[in-house]
Amino acid sequence: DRDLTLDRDCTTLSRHVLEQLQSFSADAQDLSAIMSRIALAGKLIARRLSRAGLMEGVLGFTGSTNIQGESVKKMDLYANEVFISVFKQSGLVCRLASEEMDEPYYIPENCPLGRYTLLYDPIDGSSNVDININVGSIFAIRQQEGDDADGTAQDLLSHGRKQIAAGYILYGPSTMLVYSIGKGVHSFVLDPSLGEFILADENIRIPEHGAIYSVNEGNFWQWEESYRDFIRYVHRHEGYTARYGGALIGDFHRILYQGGVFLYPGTVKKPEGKLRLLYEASPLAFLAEQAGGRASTGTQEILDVVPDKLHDRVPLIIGSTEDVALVESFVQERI
Ligand code: AHM
Ligand code: MG
Repeated sequence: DRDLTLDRDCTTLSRHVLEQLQSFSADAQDLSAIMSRIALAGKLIARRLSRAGLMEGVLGFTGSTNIQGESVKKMDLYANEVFISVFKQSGLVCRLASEEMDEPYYIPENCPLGRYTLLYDPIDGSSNVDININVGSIFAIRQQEGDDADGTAQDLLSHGRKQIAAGYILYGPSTMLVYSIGKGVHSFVLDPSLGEFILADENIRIPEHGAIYSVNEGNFWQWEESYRDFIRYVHRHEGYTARYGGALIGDFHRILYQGGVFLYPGTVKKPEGKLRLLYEASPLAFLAEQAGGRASTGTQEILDVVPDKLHDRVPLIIGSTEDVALVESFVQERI
């Protein structure tokens, strides 16, 4: 049982970010500080999740619904607050926008000096919390543009190429943080005894093709015919295998390492699907591209999509280049 931490020169997340930026410029320091705060949020959430069955007030619903009409879980609320707390007094992040808040939240003491916005989904796949299986947090960082004096956050209604960093924290058997600042995708494992995220894999590359297709096939009859064509295709060809965990981060993480495709298409009634662009699809699209994969709506790169509203949804096809192209070929055949 060799200690791999030593083999990896004890590379912690904050050191890694600084090395990636190869500078001690103000921007580099900012980004490194922001990543450390995100890591702290991850540790706090992981700690609470790991004791979920032992503490009161962790599992179950709050009784209220969010802007998207979904029932809010206690863990959603807790995790949403955690991200706000870790950025208070950091001076860096002025504005936070999350799945759990109707409008962006401005941290009074950080505005207007803070130049960054954090977009996040505090607990993605939260239906998994009550049954003790994996969930995740998703994040993206953008530069705050314009003065946003009226608080309308119009600058956030722009494409995903404006993200300067993105990533997720996966709460699984171990807690992992995966991030990119536009220089490849790197993963870290939380060592709970050290309280540090230690480098696991640098410059992860998504295989060009993988056997896995990950989709909620229960929606088959609600999809456009093109998606049914794709499913019929994988059913009739050897070499495909289904995996679906009901939590995007776990499903995406598997594909990042092993290749394949995750999809959440729109239905005939809801053509835009379920997943949100700004804090679910776009951050993962940023990672996918950085790892040599792709993310598409079927007709457009996810990173090129400009939302009309903060909580806009988008159909998502993400993973290996070949497998994303295969799904797209069925979509485009039917246009
Ligand atoms: P949430 O952010 O409200 O948890 O919803 C997003 C989740 C994703 O993690 C997952 O991929 C998807 O919803 C699963 O949806 P479904 O149960 O319809 O398959
Ligand atoms: Mg979500």
